[in-house]
Amino acid sequence: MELTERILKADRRALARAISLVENDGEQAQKLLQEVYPHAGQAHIIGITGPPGSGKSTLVSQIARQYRQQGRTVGIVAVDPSSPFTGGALLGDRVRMRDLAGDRGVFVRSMASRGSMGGLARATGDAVTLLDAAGFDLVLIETVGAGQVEVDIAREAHTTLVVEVPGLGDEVQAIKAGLMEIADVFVVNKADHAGVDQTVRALTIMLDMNSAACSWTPPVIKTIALHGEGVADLIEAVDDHWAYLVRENALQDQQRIHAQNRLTRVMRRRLFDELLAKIGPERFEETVMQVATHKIDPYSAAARLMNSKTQGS
Ligand SMILES: Nc1nc2c(ncn2[C@@H]2O[C@H](COP(=O)(O)OP(=O)(O)OP(=O)(O)O)[C@@H](O)[C@H]2O)c(=O)[nH]1
Ligand SMILES: [Mg+2]
Repeated sequence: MELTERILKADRRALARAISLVENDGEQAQKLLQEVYPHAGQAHIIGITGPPGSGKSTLVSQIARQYRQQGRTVGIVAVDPSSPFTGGALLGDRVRMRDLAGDRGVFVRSMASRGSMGGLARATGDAVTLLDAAGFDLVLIETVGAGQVEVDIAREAHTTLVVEVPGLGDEVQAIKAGLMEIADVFVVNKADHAGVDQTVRALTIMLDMNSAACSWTPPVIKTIALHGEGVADLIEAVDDHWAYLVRENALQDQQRIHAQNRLTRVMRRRLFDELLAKIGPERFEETVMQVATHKIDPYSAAARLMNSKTQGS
């Protein structure tokens, strides 16, 4: 496929087109993935998650800029529709993103969250594979740490950054969202705001309590993304984490888990689609209505529909 060759050369228009294809999820996208997949697996994939407005996009821009200064190339996928990358930004963010826009060593793409959330996770994973295969040294994924799906997407990274901001209750929120477990590096952004040291302290105490169990204790890094302050330290922590993964042979384990997640997702979906095709959308819809009106419970309904598969064939 000609498109595949252009992707492997990091042709920007080919990449944009390919990501649209995986978003729409057709046969062409599967063929594409089949061809590029052997070329992926080289990039350091970094997830950036945290509450809305905590400065993730600003940080992502700064991280990209720092890596570019080292001569490394960066692909960026933003999974939040309200992200500055989609154009909903304040003027300052637009200006900052424009600095990156002229640079051919950076590719930025936001993922439309149309369709099901499961579809979004799949499309994001595929987009990351495309950027990885295109040869970007680093692939950054920005998600809003709001729901399980976003956390799942972040979890598919090698290194996950959880961004917090100073203020009472943030650390409690982090635990609630299950972000504590997925963080490899904590970032307390907006360090120009009051209360930053309390937040750092609270996070550090909590991390110390957890640290006995694992060989990597997430560092807590203070940043002012707006001015690029602390971003060099942050990059260092990210590189340290990568070195740790390599040193501990943890990379293979991680890659195995990622592969298992993706394979499971694809199989689950194929199974469902095949089953649905056999049942027929009308019968499925009828049953949905019966469950909705409490004429039948979802367990019995599923059993009935799934038995009909064997009866019909
Ligand atoms: N004071 C201050 N403001 C910041 C800092 N970093 C980012 N901001 C501002 O915070 C606002 C939100 O920043 P974004 O980078 O869009 O945050 P985000 O987390 O990507 O937001 P969503 O994608 O909408 O969840 C913007 O107005 C930024 O300019 C910082 O270190 N200090
Ligand atoms: Mg954003």
